[in-house]
Amino acid sequence: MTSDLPALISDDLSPEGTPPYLTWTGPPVGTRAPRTAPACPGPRLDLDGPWRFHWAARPGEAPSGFADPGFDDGGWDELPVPAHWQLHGYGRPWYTNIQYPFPVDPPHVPGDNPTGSYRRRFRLGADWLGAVAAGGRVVLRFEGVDSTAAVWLNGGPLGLVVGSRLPAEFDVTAHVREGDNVVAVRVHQWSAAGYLEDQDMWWLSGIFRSVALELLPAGAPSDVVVHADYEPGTGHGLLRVECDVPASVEIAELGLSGRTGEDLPAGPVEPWSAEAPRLYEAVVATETGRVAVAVGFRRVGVDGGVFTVNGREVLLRGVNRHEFHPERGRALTFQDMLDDVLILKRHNVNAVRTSHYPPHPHFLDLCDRHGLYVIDECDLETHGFEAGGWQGNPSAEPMWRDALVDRMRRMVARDRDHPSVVMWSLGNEAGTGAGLAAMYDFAKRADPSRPVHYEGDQETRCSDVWSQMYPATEAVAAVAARSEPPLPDPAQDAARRGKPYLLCEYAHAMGNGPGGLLAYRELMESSDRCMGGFVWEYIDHGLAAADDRGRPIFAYGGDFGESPHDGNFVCDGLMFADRTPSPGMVEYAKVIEPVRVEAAGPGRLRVRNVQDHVGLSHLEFGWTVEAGGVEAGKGTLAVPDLAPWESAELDVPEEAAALAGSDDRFLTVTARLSAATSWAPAGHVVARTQLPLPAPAPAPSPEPVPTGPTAVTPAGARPVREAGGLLRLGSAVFDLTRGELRELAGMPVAGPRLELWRAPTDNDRLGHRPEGATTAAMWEALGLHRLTHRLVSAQEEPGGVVFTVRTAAAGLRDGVLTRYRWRAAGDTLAASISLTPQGAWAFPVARLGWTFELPAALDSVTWLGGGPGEAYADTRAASRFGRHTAAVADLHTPYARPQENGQRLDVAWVEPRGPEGGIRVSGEPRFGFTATRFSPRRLAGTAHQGSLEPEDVLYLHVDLAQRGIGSASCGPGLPGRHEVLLTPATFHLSLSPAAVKRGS
Ligand code: IPT
Repeated sequence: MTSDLPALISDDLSPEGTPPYLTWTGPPVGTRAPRTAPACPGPRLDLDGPWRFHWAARPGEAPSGFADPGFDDGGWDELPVPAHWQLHGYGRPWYTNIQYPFPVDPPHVPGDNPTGSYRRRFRLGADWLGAVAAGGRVVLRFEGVDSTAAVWLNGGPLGLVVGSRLPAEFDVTAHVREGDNVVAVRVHQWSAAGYLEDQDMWWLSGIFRSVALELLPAGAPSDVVVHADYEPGTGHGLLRVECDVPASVEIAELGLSGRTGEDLPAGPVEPWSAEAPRLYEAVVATETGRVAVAVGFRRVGVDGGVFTVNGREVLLRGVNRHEFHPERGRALTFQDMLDDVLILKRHNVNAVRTSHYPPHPHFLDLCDRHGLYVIDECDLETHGFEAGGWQGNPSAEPMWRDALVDRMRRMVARDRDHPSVVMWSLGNEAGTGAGLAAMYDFAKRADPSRPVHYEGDQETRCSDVWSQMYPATEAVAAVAARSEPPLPDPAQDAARRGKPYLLCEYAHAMGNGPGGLLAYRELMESSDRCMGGFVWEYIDHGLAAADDRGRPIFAYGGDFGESPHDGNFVCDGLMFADRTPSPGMVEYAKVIEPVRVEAAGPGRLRVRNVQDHVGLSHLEFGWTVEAGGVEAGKGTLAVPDLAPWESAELDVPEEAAALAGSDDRFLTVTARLSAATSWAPAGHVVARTQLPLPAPAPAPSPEPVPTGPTAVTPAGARPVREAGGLLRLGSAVFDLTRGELRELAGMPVAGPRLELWRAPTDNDRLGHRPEGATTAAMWEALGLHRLTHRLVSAQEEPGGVVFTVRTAAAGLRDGVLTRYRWRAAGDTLAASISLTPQGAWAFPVARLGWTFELPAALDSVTWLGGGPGEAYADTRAASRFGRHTAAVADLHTPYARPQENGQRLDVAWVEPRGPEGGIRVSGEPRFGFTATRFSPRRLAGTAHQGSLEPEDVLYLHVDLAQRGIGSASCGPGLPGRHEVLLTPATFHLSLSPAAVKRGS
């Protein structure tokens, strides 16, 4: 291709011109063979920082002659490198998931093709030119440019960068000069390459990863390929280093030395795994230079259909990770990458799929060092062809084949020295075709040591594992039991049956969720065929922006006026965009905790090490006993150093057992790091389990209990009628026209009012049901969001009053009859509530509960029940029983698009309080509560979290039941057991005023 260079990258364009290279479907042009990432023996000149920058709406409007060193860029702006220009005021971000943001007309791209021209001056000293004179070479390296770029140095054309998330290197030895040099880069937002880069993310352009000039001295090692094998049987390592020049190799710590190209037995070594990421430093040296490489001895394999690391079966507890920062987009800093790795390690995650492109190479250094298994995925997705039946799919069209293989070649070349990389992935959602098969073949030839992953081909012709996304638990159960439906081709079926099974994506974490993680964990652990899975996804891609009133929001698709777009489907992470963990992350950390504690009969515990490689000696265990949510005792727990997947039974410590007692006694066992690791300080909690004491109690009965401790005898206060349609009962005042409370002990209290709706979660809103509609649409059809209440009767009784209220939606016949039987005694007011559906009510409702409106001054809540975080029927693993206190503002979970949030489960009583006192609400059976300044209607009607304005009221929802969460926005429907059907129910409620100090 080199001979075509000048024509291909000419910047001499007619005003209407589209440079022909924008429709180039091959590999980059003019670049040198890719090198393995870390090996640079000479000095580096970092070219990051401010560059001169010019933005044009179309290529023809970009300044011509700009590559000329003498060009006057005095009137240009400055743009930092690395960065995306859309996040610095040029053009606009554009979000699409599957659909392309341009016509599917390969390889052509729109004429309106935003074009960035970049210039940067740098000086080279005599030392660089001296090294060149002595035979050294100078390389200009780009780590990532989106989407395509043409590059010049000192006016001389170098070539084209193609492949946004892959490195490109130019040999610029013949172009550099002493003193001033000028590098000029023209970047286009759209190019043929975009057809290969249709990932579900923002389209963001520019030089978004680092640029550097590297000096490779003559005769120095500059491309180092490390093979560091580990033999599980003997525990010995074997090292072989290949290099572009013959060199010596040494690992001083092991007393190992030899030559490149030779097998070097390393003797006994500590192997590398995510749990024990042992690295050794190897030095590769010639007389003119040396490079140091971090070496991890390890062996990855598929043995008898089981995925193994160092001969042991491994379970991947992973996340899909896009590179994202709300201000920087995919231009992450080293600190951002370190933050991600530490967050993942501290949440018990052991694996990352780099969805759907190779990450910044520094991220892999961090995974090596701190211990994460990586599926390194190639920069390839052609999902937008699916809607057209995959017609013209680049994966299958010969003209794209070289480009596909080139992408694989560059990823493997860059990343093959990383022990953390345990598998290559061809890409994501790219259909099937010969191009993918060629990528697979290339990877197997270039690096036989790693299995290859690809999900798009369910026959697994070009994948060493069988990978699926978003299957229902029933389907996973069939695979775990080896009873999945066979493939039509028996040979292919047999081949697939011999491969480990991976969930490359599951548990879609969009908005409130994901639910149901525990069920997947159990299935994955039930069969050695299952090698684990990756939750979709790590982080919300909400961009920092402002709403129309200037309030800060995390923007999603459509917020920049782009069309088409896919809305908030881009906010589906376990982490919020600002890198605070969502409740989903807390839940996931609990579900995948590395050591598990269970009850093993009265007075006995079972402790299980569910790690794959290490024991428990790095952990220390402690216990506490809580009585009614208050700590009653604590101590340490002696746990033997169990081997991976081994378990042991222990007695509950005597001191703890002695504290066993009546209701609400719990034993909490906590496992902490006994010493600091590279990723967390000593004392960091890796696992925590709460068990009823002394014996495991049955889960709280879903059946309402007819009487309970909160029932009040009828010998209470006498009702007294007051002016204005009011009725006084003890310290309570009722509104006789509504059949509701108006006041309690002088505090305004409105309610309880039956509530069957919630602000739809993303899963409620997007998950289609067998009926065809989404859950949220069915609720709307039932009028759940606009229920009205009519007082049917108000009846005074000795010692109380009984209201019967009918609840129904306008235009609809079905309703609910609720009877409230109120009694007062002293300051306590109690109600027996019974509910009778009238009509069919075949469709599940959102919740079955009651809402109170309380003064907004009640700004803090104490409760006895599950906490501290939010929990729903299928997201409750991390919830612990206790006495918790939180500010009302902190009970709210800030999902990017407002929706149902903040419930706490298994609550015996809840007490909202303000400076003037508060109110305690107790219930029987135990209930879920939500205390919030936002009504469901307000949550549902507000597009962005930052635009939510609190109402002048505190809503207290007290729910007998609420729908679970699931993952239906991209996945199976919610299991029926987590739906709420409207059936006759009873509930006992008691209310009493709370003093200012009470409960604190
Ligand atoms: C799947 C994609 O692989 C992923 O990139 C993301 O879009 C995810 O869905 C949803 O957020 S593809 C889906 C159609 C199964």
